[in-house]
Amino acid sequence: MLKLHFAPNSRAGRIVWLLEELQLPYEINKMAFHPKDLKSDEHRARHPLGRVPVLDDGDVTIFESGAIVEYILARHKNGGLKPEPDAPVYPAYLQWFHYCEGMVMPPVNTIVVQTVLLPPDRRDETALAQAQRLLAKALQPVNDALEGKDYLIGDFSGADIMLGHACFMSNRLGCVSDDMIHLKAYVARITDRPAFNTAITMQ
Ligand SMILES: N[C@@H](CCC(=O)N[C@@H](CS)C(=O)NCC(=O)O)C(=O)O
Repeated sequence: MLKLHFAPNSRAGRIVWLLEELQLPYEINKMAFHPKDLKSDEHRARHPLGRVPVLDDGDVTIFESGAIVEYILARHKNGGLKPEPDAPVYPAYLQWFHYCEGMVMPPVNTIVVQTVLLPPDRRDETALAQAQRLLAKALQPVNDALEGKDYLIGDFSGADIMLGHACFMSNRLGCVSDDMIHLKAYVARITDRPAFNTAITMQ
């Protein structure tokens, strides 16, 4: 049985979302989003930096949310969510899948650090403003790509599990402006998916 090492309000939600969409059986090791759990020797043996998500599958232990999504789709795909390499939408699938951690999450990380994780006296307004500008720039092409589409490549796919989750987080941080109408509608569409709801409400 697949076992997901999970903490609430983290990228581990992406993997719960995927497992729920694919209706795969899985178990969860719930940890607190706190160093006492994440930086324990036990968890560092799974992930050298003490982060989530981590997936166990028999003898396999794998970390990095994108790698875990690829792994599940390759080995437990259950018939969906990734186009074949010769499909016309395959390049767009790869592009948006990797745009998530490559372009969107770096400024999201900074914003979370500067608004939530650091105590107020250690926050840096300049770093925060710069990250907010970067994130707005990174989200604009996503908004544009969604014009006339329900999901990033048309049909719902693994790219939405990655980048859709990042768009949801960006919106929750107040970083999706009202004029990004396609992105706003996309976040609402994702939020309506029962599997997403299971993932995002898991504590
Ligand atoms: N690129 C990694 C990022 C993993 C990551 O930073 N996870 C965060 C939660 S979203 C974490 O575990 N943070 C705990 C910490 O930094 O101590 C991935 O996509 O899995």
